[in-house]
Amino acid sequence: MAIHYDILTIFPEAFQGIFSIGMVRKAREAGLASIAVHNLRDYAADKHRTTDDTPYGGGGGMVMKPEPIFRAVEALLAQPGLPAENVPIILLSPQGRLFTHEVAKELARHPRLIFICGRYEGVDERVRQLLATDEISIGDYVLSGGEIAAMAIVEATVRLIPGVLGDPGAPFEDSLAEGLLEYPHYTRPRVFRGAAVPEVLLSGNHAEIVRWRRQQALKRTWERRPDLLKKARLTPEDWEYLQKLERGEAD
Ligand code: 9D3
Repeated sequence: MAIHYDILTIFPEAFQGIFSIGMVRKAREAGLASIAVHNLRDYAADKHRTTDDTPYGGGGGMVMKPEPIFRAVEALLAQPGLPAENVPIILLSPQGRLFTHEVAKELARHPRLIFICGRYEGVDERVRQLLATDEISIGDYVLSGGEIAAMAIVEATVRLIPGVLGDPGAPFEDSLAEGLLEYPHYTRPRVFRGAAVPEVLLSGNHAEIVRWRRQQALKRTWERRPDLLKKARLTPEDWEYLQKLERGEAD
């Protein structure tokens, strides 16, 4: 099922590059994704096309006015030929719930998604109160606005649309789905600046290679993201290997 994305921003030009390459481009060309980037200034009512104003109560900085955002969303939902019911209206903000693979899966089930990209100090609270149905952050660091977050969410969801991925059983997707970090990858040359490709990968023994890669993924996750192991789907053999790591008996 295809997804239509609507993005509301005062910087529409920022999206052209990212949406013209890779998986997003492929999905669009295949008709599995369509993306409409809308300039919020087009929905401003005054001749200067104002989208921001000073905050009540003072304090400096600027706040995004509610009217252009409401007008834009209402105009989009009135467009014929696109879903208008149960459409998530997602405010991108540092105060939102954290974006994860689980959230990406949840969003990718919808045929249409509307994103509101804030700038400046943020958006007028009435947008949150009366218009947005969801609020998402992509992590605990300060960005200058919601544009990069919208790009990240489009990229992460587009690849979950059935038919977009070349091979849905590709190792990388498997690994992510299972909640483990990736095993190390190598290509030619066999020795590069003194660092050799692990012998097992040249052995031709497929079963051994599968086992080695699984163990490397487990080791990496154990070393770098032990938090992920709690949720990962692990086999008895995985647990045995992890116990060896804990005891310092494996490498
Ligand atoms: C300098 C103002 N900040 C005070 C500590 C608050 C603030 C307001 C607006 C911080 C960032 C922003 C703009 N950021 C976003 O709109 C944003 C965002 C982010 O900053 N981090 C992670 N995810 C997101 S989604 C949208």
